[in-house]
Amino acid sequence: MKLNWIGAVQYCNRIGMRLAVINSEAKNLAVLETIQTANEDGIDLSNVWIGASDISREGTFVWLATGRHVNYTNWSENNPDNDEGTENCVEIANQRYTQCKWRWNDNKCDMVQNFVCEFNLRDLSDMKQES
Ligand SMILES: [Ca+2]
Ligand SMILES: [Ca+2]
Repeated sequence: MKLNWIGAVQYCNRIGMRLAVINSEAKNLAVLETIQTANEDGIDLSNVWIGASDISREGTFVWLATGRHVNYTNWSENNPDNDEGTENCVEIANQRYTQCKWRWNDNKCDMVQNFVCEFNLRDLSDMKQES
């Protein structure tokens, strides 16, 4: 299924999940594995939305589901570049602009793409920050 970024947020929420929050290398690897598995299942992925944006403040990326700043990142070279002043939503892409590797890029939020939902489980680092 392909949706724009906010459509992906809404879809994940509607099914009791959230657009993926990637706050560690381990989590990034887990999402990459999910993407790889989908590709092996014949779903041809090249761009996948994840749950961060700088919609509310240019240059400050925040995970929508948690409201937390994006600390761990896996940006591709030269990104985020806010290309044409209109790129505010984060994808993992395997494209020329990510050096043909599965790396992060800011893209236009109205692009219709695949996306990764996840169950809204609190991980240990979240719990530590809240206690
Ligand atoms: Ca931006
Ligand atoms: Ca970009």
